[in-house]
Amino acid sequence: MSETIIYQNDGGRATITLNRPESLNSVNGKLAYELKEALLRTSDDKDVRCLVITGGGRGFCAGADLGAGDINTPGDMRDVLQDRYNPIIKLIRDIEKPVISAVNGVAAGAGVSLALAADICIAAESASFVLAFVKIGLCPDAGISYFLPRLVGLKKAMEMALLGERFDAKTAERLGIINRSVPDDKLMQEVYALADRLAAGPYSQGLIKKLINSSADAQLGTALELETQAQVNAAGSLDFKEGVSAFMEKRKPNFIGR
Ligand code: LHQ
Repeated sequence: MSETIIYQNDGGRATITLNRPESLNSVNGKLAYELKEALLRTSDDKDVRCLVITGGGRGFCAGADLGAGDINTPGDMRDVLQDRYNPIIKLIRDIEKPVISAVNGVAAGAGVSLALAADICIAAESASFVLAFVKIGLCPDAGISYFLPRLVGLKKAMEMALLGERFDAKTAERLGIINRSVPDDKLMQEVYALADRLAAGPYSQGLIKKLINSSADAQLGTALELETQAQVNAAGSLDFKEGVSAFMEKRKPNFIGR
């Protein structure tokens, strides 16, 4: 039983809801642990084909719980990042199924990192984002120094990280930080429509995710080699056979994720 997250499995689609609404889902040790466990469970569950991460209450995630009092020395910070935050971000990135962040309200500090680590990010129009790190004398962490410049370019990322100003979902959409913003009362409807579509997609989706993510680091030669490996892998899947058969037979494919 989890206290700080709610894990809901709806067949092909799973949802993790961060559940510390009284502090806008700030991350304490327990939440980090339970989130990590839920991500591992999602990764292992072959029947779950798409994951949604969202926040309970009016916030998405306010970053680290500043009231936890668990960072008293630089060594504490190293432990917290290495044991809690970095593994969570890596898991979201490495899980071989699409992950959607449904940003229902404010995302601050490592909460923005969490939103951006997902493969697709959809935000409610009233949601907002703030790289609050600098406001408390810290640096960007939990992967955001990697994600943000790749999304918005160096200059804009630098401005956001140095100033820590709050910006709204429309601005995030215009800058390409999120895929799109939607009216508040349509958020979960839109997110679940997309999640269900992805959950009915082919085996190759996991490989596609890997390829697109690896392109950020790879040279063209490496990218071509990685693409070749992934495509050889996909070519052995039942879904590939089904996809070609369905095309030839002019019908919709029935993918099974194998
Ligand atoms: C909170 C928090 C919070 C505790 C709102 N903690 N209670 C750092 C250290 C360690 C390891 C790893 O990495 C990091 C990286 C980081 O994440 S650093 C950034 C940490 N986060 C922040 O600095 C954000 C702090 N919060 C805010 O600036 C505001 O709360 C935002 C802009 C998120 C929302 O503002 P409002 O909508 O005006 O809400 P509020 O400020 O009234 O917050 C509501 C409640 O949530 C309030 O409690 P209360 O008892 O007064 O109702 C806040 O104290 C609590 N809360 N964030 N991070």
